[in-house]
Amino acid sequence: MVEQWKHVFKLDPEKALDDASLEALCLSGTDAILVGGSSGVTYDDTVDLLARLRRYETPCALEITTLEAIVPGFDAYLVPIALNAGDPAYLVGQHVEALKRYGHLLPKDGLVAAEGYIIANPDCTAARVAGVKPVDEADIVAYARFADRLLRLPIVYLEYSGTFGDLGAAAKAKAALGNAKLFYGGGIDGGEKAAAAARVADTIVVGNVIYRSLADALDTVKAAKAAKAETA
Ligand code: 1GP
Repeated sequence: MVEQWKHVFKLDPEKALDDASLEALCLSGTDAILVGGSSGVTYDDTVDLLARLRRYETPCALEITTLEAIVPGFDAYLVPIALNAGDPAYLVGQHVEALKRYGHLLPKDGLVAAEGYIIANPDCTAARVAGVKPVDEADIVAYARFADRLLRLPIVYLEYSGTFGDLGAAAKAKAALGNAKLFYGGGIDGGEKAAAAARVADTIVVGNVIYRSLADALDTVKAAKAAKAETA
């Protein structure tokens, strides 16, 4: 499933979103709704959002960022591993704690996938939480290779959350990958940036603009799909 995604919307359970907006996002033609946030995500907010999303057929995946908000019933679970985290808890520590508690529930088939995160915007919340080391283009390519070739992770996620990133570095990371898919997220605020990012990454992730301008958010779907069709 994840391998086919070209465009996804990322919804933060903590942020308010009215029913009409949620419906428009679910019916937009996006490939999936990814639920997750870098801080303040609660079990109750996540359950509520999943219940509302379940009125639509759009696949829903949970990005697990806190042990307290692991909610059953999603189509897939994505587990971030912050490759450039300064705090080792975000590299492996929290994951081991989660597996101690919930390891017996881990399905054996393809519902769970690890994402090798390269957090490239040092000012975003995830960067502060994980205490990331700054990265340049050479670091990004090396982390991408590490995730793909050594760890054999299915997803490398180049995260610029809140700011539009360096697509040159993204292109080099993409070229370095073998089997892993490249997710790009950060600062996509309309069709133009969606198209540019979609020409480089396998999957683009659109987050914050949803809460600022729904129309601009919706524009990203068609733009990304059209750009992908051009490059196919
Ligand atoms: C955040 O990568 C996503 O985790 C999307 O970023 O919120 O900047 O769109 P934006």
